[in-house]
Amino acid sequence: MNGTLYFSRNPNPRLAVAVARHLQSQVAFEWAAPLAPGQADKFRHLNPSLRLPILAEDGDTLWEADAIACRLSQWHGSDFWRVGADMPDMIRWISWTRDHFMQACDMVHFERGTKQRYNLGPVDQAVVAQGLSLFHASATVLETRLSQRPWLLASGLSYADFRMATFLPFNDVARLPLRDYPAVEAWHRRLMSLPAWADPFAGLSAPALPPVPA
Ligand SMILES: N[C@@H](CCC(=O)N[C@@H](CS)C(=O)NCC(=O)O)C(=O)O
Repeated sequence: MNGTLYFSRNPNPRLAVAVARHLQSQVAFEWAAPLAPGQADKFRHLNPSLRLPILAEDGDTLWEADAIACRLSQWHGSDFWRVGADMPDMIRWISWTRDHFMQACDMVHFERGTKQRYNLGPVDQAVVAQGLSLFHASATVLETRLSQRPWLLASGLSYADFRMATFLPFNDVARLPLRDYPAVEAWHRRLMSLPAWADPFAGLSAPALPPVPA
């Protein structure tokens, strides 16, 4: 297997690195910054959207964390990306979270985290309020599910758990009220007990994210 995974420490590339680490992939990890001044020309042919993660393999590239997780699972013959009877259930959660739980986390994290790290403007409190409202609605759905089982799928840990939790390792800056949802908080703690999820960048050369000013 020959491949290079271009990544940064931001949420979606973090997710892809965590998948690779969880699967003990031998892919080469390369830190990248396609949006940094002067870098676009180097990365446009790898991903015209200039976003990470990117998986380069045999002269071709794949972008989007979900597609990369699927490819890495294929590579390793793993059912982390389910292909059997559980696949529809896994896809359901991956699809749902984009418009619900992950969307809520992304909205709040972008205002309180990304915008502040990269000096993109003041926190828009109306967006934060909208994100928090969506967070409460979607966390209620998750709370019901995770009160009944440790992971989203009855068969155990899957990529759906990693995707759902994309933004939670950044909750030091997003400050989402996870504490209001005990089953969700316990699930987050279970994920954080997995080394690949807790510290996917261990041993990799990658500059720290710019700090969020206090
Ligand atoms: N839909 C894409 C989103 C990719 C994306 O937005 N990546 C952001 C980080 S979360 C990025 O490339 N930012 C520039 C950087 O990290 O250098 C995916 O799921 O992979």
